[in-house]
Amino acid sequence: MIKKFLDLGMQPLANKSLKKKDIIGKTKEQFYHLEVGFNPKIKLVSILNTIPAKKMFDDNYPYRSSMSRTMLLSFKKLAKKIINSYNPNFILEIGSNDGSLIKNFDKKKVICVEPCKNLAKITKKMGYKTYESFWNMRLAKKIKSKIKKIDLIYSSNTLSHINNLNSVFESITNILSNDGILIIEDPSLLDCLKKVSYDQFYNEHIYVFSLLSINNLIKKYKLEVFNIEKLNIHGGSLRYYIKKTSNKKYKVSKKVIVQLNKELRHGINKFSTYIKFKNKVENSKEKLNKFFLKLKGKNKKIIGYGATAKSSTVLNYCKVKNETLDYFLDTTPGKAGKYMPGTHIYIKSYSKRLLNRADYAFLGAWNFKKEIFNKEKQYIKRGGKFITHVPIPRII
Ligand code: DWN
Repeated sequence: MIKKFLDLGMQPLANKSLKKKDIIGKTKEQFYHLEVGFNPKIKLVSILNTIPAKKMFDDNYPYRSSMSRTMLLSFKKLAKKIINSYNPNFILEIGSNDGSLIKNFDKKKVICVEPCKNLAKITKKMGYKTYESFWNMRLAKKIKSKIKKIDLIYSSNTLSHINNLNSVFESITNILSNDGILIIEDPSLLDCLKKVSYDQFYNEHIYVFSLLSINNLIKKYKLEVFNIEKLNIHGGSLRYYIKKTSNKKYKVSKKVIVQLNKELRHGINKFSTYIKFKNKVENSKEKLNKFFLKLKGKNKKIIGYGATAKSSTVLNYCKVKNETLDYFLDTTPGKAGKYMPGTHIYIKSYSKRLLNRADYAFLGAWNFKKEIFNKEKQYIKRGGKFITHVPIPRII
């Protein structure tokens, strides 16, 4: 039985920015109750009310991993590591997005699975075999009938988006060769708790994983984590290297027990930890609202920087008014000219000129702070400021 610990109120679909006609025509926006809970049996944290996958991952999904240099560099480094350490015969990527990872591999050695039509089109155009489909056992069996030995399966920021994890791991076990490995990468619950980054919870992020919960999820499929990497991307992620327990080719690294002990020391297995987190989130909301009120009281011009899915959770939970942020800037072509879900704050295509009009920029894409600060040295030099809400609302 899942125990609820956080109520983030009524939320819109985080990646569903609205077109002008939706605003003018007052199109009814879908809201759902964003509540977060803890499963004391397998220590898994999830949202309690889920949205059907087809409503979220449709033919026009806006998120493109190639929009960030940080992600492109991370994938390039990973590809080198995969080739040097495992040199797989065949790679299957579940959730290939716009091909930011697979473009580092030989087309003949890769199969992509991507349900969003606009993204699948990109990898098909790049010449990669792409199944425009959700991952499921039927597809796993179809691919297995064509490719005898799939010895590496990769999936980043995807498994945490799939409701039925049992079917995911059952189908992966079915298709993965006996000496093959599965590499998954998702935001780290420990980082989320430490950073009070409650915006990791939204309709697409059904789960926020920990090593502890992943271990509990995969053991019944005779899978085990044999290595783990802590990544700074996406606000702090874990990269899990997983193998069949029968696969004696790889030893279990000491890094696995070190990470597990870190999580247990933080109380990730105890419900009381999540009550403490809930209290910090409520304080964060109060502090951020006070911040915005004070700056608006001084007639300061505040904008948003990075129209992220995460920021939709923050703005709607904190009930930030449309007029508090003049507009959002974003580099993603598909987002410019639309309106943020729920708050209907206008999204403009990023330009230094528009940024320089602002006194303060709320960092929706705080997970790319380093990349953004490098890019915006001139704005900072002339006195422009950034606001973040993690780990506590403050000017940075
Ligand atoms: O899990 C998910 C992650 C991987 O991406 C998806 N469910 C949805 C999406 O979540 P997000 O929108 O919170 O992700 P990001 O990667 O934090 O989004 C970055 C946004 O910021 C993009 O819209 C691009 C924008 N951006 C920008 O405008 N200027 C990013 C950078 C680095 C910039 O300099």
